[in-house]
Amino acid sequence: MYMLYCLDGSRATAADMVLAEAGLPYEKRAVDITADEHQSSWFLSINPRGTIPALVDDHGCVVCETIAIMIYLCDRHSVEHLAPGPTDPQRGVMLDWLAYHAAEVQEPVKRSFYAHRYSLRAGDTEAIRKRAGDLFTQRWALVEDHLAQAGPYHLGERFSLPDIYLLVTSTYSKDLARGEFPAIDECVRRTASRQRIAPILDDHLRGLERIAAVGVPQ
Ligand SMILES: N[C@@H](CCC(=O)N[C@@H](CS)C(=O)NCC(=O)O)C(=O)O
Repeated sequence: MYMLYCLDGSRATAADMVLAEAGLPYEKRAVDITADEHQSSWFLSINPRGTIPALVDDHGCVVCETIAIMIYLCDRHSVEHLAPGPTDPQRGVMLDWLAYHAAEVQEPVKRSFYAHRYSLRAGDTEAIRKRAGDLFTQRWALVEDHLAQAGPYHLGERFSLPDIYLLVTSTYSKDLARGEFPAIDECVRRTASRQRIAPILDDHLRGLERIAAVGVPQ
């Protein structure tokens, strides 16, 4: 049994979707980042980085980076319908896009959300958000180009982990992405309609609405 420390509306949803798609037994424990619970001593004793998600297994093994959780689960349980195995030639492309989503595409999302962390001057916040939107749009457009050429999924006809990451990031893209992204929309539509993913996405969207209404502590 796995324990996933997470919050609906956060990127932890990607880990939630992998656990569900893989059919693994798990429980969820909400860590409310809008109430600073991720900075509480009990949570920092699990993940000293003070971010969600965190995954703990029966042996006490703790994995905290979203894409590390996604890959770890697929490798440990040989979930080849989500991640090509180590000797599969498609693994390199899968890892490449997954890392790109986590390191580059998601980065301006967080920067926009936590714009106040990026300058000591309160008046800079709007300019930081604007620049984050520019960067997000450039990077989103590279994903669009790839999917338009090689889609409908990141690995062509084969569904895999980066499609799940893309779906979660797409829920933050409304205020950031400028332009039309039909190939992304198609990948998102297909991924969102998967039987085990659809109910998790509904919870995520409700969580996102709540987070947007309440905000995060400054
Ligand atoms: N590098 C981590 C970052 C995780 C992260 O930033 N999670 C956000 C929620 S989406 C969080 O915990 N935010 C709280 C904070 O940064 O204070 C990952 O990719 O999993």
